[in-house]
Amino acid sequence: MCYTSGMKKFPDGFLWGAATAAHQVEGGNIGSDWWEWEQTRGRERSGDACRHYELYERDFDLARSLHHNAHRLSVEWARVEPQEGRFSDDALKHYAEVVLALKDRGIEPVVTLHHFTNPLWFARDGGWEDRRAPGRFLRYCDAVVRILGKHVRYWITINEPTIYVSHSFLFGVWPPQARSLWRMWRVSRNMVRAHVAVFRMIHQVCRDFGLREPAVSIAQHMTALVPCGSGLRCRFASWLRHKIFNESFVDALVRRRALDFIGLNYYSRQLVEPSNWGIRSLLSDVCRENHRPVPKNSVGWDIYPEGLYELLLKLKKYDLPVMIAENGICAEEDASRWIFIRDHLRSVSRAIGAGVPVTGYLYWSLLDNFEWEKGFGPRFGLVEMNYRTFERKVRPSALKYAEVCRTGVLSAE
Ligand code: GCO
Repeated sequence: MCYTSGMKKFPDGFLWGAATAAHQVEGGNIGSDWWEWEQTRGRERSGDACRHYELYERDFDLARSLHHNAHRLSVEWARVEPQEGRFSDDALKHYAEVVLALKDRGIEPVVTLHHFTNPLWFARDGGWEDRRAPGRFLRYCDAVVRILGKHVRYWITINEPTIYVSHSFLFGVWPPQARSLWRMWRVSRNMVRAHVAVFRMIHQVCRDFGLREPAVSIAQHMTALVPCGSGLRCRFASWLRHKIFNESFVDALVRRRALDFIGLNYYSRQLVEPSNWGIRSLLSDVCRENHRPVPKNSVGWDIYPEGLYELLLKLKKYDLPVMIAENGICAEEDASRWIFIRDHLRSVSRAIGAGVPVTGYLYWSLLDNFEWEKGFGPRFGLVEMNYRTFERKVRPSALKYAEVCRTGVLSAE
């Protein structure tokens, strides 16, 4: 690592790029539980999204022109297995073409197998709560890995399991809108089992086919948990939340030796300030007084680049490579996007200097896209999307980031 005149040089072979997820960009994902849920919500629906299912080559041309050498995408289970046990050759062929389109452009694919959405048949027949869930997920992943395995080295089995289980089963904001600790616990347990089974399967398939060692992980969402005051309650609550929300899933997989690296999704800070010692308060209260103010993104999340450094240092104990699988900002104006990227890359560079083996950085997202229950309002993209004409327009921040991707160097200013 070079620090001369504030310039930061990243390691050779560092993966640079951006991330997307099928439901948020592809459009027409009619066989999924989210699609069905959107139709009844009275909120904005994903509809055609970015039409990425048909326009992916155009998008990958853009990624290449921006000097990305890696790209994270997700395979949509509902398309691949629209009915239980019946696999769609068309969908499998499509994803093989997608991955090859990346390879042709010199871009390393990072493939996610589950990014929040489920096939309708699965959701209706017990979903992730059912004890058959890990086996069902394994069967789908097996079909995908047998087709894509030759071309894909990096796999993310499940995106943000803790966000999925809490939003869908505890806070009741995503389908199936449950609010139950017990149901959340069952789903978490099934997701751990599912990941471990898929981790082993991918390694086995690679051995059977004589392919190079795969790198398999999850994408773990982590929030920087900063105590608002120096009192015991604030400090204890921050520690507890870190253990439960940031580390517990990773710990469960590390104990089972089922992670080749850690995929980290980082966006924001929580200023922790519980009003009492009750468990609800310890787990969710944040400061309401605007103590320690920081800038915010367009949906009100704190922007806190130091948090990425602090979390990366905490990951050192696992002794595993770390890939930043998502980090990004939604903003009304583009100027703050480059500042966000630059400041977070400084944190990554500091962490590398402190001995954390970070191997890549994937900005969320390549394109503006469908931000779940928030609809199309938040604009995360390096590339601006016109949802009427589907025209794509590269933002100035994308060009600044492209320079870092091209040179592997973050300049001082
Ligand atoms: C997540 C997902 C993405 C989001 C992104 C911005 O982290 O929730 O992986 O699907 O769109 O994080 O909120």
